[in-house]
Amino acid sequence: MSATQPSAQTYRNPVLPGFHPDPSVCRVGEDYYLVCSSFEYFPGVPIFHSRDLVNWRQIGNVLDRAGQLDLAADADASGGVYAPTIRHHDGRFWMVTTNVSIGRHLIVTATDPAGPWSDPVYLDLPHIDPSLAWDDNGDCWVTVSGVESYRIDPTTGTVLEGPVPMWSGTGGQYPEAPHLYRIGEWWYLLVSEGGTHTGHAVSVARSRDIRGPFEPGPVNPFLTHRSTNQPVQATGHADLVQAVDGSWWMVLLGIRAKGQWPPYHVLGRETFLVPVRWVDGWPVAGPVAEVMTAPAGSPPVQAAPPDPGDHRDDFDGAGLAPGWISPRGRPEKSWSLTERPGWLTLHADGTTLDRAGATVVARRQQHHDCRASVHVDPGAGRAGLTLRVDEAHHYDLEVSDGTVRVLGRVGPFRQVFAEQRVPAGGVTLTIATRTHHLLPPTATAADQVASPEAPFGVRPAGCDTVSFEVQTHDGPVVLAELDGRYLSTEVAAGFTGRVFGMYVTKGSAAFDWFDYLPVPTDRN
Ligand code: 6LW
Repeated sequence: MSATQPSAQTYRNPVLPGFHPDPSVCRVGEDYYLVCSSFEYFPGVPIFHSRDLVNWRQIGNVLDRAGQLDLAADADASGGVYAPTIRHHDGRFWMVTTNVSIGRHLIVTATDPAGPWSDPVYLDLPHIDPSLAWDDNGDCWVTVSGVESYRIDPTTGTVLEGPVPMWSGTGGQYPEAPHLYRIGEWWYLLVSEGGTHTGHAVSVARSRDIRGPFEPGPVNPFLTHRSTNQPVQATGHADLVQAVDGSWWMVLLGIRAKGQWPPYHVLGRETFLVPVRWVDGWPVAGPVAEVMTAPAGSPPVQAAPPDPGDHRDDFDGAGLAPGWISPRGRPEKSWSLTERPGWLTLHADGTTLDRAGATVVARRQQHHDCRASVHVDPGAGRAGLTLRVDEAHHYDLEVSDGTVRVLGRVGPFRQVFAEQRVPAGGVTLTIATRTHHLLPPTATAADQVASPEAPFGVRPAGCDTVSFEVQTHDGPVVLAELDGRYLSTEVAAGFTGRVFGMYVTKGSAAFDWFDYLPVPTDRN
């Protein structure tokens, strides 16, 4: 959270910081529900609740059973679950998404959005980004990237009609993220185009008939930050929602890159909120800023409360909180909260962090400047705290045989950066990230060397520094500081972002607690 707290008329973006891309939202009465992509992580499709569109609380994960989500252990990073859509229809919540690891769309339903959600109904249709809409006859339509629609029976997955070509945007790359809305006499079709990076854009068309033809809006794309100096970039993949008071809003993804040139983004794609106005029957929105002013008379938006500051999980509950995610799955035998009550015990399965399937329990990095700490008893095993993007891009603070080590894996390279002996038993480990202050373009090489932001091996104009600390009898000792660029999307590629993970790669280890603390700074 920023040191500058918003006033009642403003709210802070992103409303869901960190790796929360492809948001989809629906309203039921005074309650809003939002889902995001989860890719190779289990459980899949985090679901959030809000009463004001700004403050979101995770209430579960839609795909939280192995029977709903098959993430083959050898699937590529950034495979798995893409772009869900959530809708409420006929007294039920409906979620449709694509599991690209098995090449199928799936629909699940629930009466309580916190779960349980049903077993999946599979849809064997091409493309990605499925969205659901029901027409005036009560028929269900699924619209996919491309953009085309199919009339389906959503209870069986049977395709009844289609493909019906819709509208493919203004000619930008990858027409995707389509959503259809019945508003008045019109069917509005929202489409994103230009790819999910800095060319990203949102366009709109409308038709009186759900089968088209669709007439493009007068100004398309009606929201894009391409080729601008806006700090938030890559804005797109939007979903519309009407608030209780009648005002309109869009949730969408964006990125916040840091550093001089080129900038790097390390938190993945995040969820932003932007008000929407209607002008002559067409939506108008943007730009998307980190501090947004809510339009007058928009009661749904409240000021974000001050960040509670302390995000400790003591592992005292009966289950793991919904924000904990594990790459490629979380087998029952890999973890326990009861073997050592009040501790999370993890069991290695013979896999290292460099391969799919290692035992990792992680949470998203949600702030540019933050600290994650654990107290871990490695026993006779090998365990630690990792900051990872994927199996080929991670920094680890690891303890085994009475020695703490800082390790890094970036692409084909692997290195031990530091090691120090520690007494046997539990040890407290911390990984912290610190965004660089940018030096003015006129800075000399001497300024750069003198800059406290430039530890050994870190380029001052880069995005951030990752530091590794161990708690000793004499206080915290920083073992190493590494350049954060190598754990960015620009280096690692893919659709996710950084996560902090507790892990074990040999034997068993127990974690007493995990702390996540945003550092108060306006860089967050
Ligand atoms: C998603 C597509 C996109 O399916 O990225 O930004 C893809 N948009 O719509 C993966 O998140």
